[in-house]
Amino acid sequence: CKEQDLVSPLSGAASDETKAGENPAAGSISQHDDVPTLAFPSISTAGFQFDLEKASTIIVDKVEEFMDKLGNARLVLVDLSNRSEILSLVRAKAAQKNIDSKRFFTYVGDITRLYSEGGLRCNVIANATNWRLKAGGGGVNSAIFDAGGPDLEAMTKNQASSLLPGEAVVVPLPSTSPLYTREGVTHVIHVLGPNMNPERPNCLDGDYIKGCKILQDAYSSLFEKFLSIAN
Ligand code: AR6
Repeated sequence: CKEQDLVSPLSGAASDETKAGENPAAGSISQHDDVPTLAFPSISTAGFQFDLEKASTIIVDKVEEFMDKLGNARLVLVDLSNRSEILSLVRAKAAQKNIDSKRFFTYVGDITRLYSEGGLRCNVIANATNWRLKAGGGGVNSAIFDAGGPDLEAMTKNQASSLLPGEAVVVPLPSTSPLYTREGVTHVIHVLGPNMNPERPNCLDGDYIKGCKILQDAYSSLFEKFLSIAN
């Protein structure tokens, strides 16, 4: 794989065709090893059933808003499948706005295995969590708590016992956590997004005025907290 595959996926078809196992090798991105990088999932768009069009617009608008504050840091939107609709929508909207594809790009892979499986160094990863900050429940929350091990659960409890929709909390990982040793992740930022799923707590019953505001707040909190660690 070429460097190009990684740094310019917003404009090319390469990342559309990139499968999880075919992401760039570690050697090709070694120059980025020290660049503060936040990998984040699309908050609220699976278990919480938030509309993908609206979510993709919010993601790109928020990324654009934070571009000037990033310095040399990078933001990476991650999803599991190369057929991810949210990644396609975001790539298209980011390309329309000419967002710098070295500072923001999409990536196909498991957010808990970005370095070990794809060679992508991300010192911070975000989690789309639940209001109790509990492990389990499926989705990226289960994957991150499983990968973080008991250390992540203990450190999370130290930081907060609950979150309101739109809030985020930073959890430093001890060097004994597998996410730290295997992936080089030093912090997890838990984020609570708006819930549109009637079977989950605090459902907004289709109120997208409130929902969009909460999702905007969630990304603002996430990016601000990442920058406070990065700088
Ligand atoms: N790596 C990368 N992306 C992932 C992974 C992974 N391992 N797993 C899922 N995604 P979701 P939500 C993507 O449902 O909608 C939980 O039970 C997924 O394809 O994890 O905010 C929590 O406890 C989607 O694009 O989060 C909450 O109760 C994105 O991550 C609730 O679900 C978010 O999907 C949160 O629901």
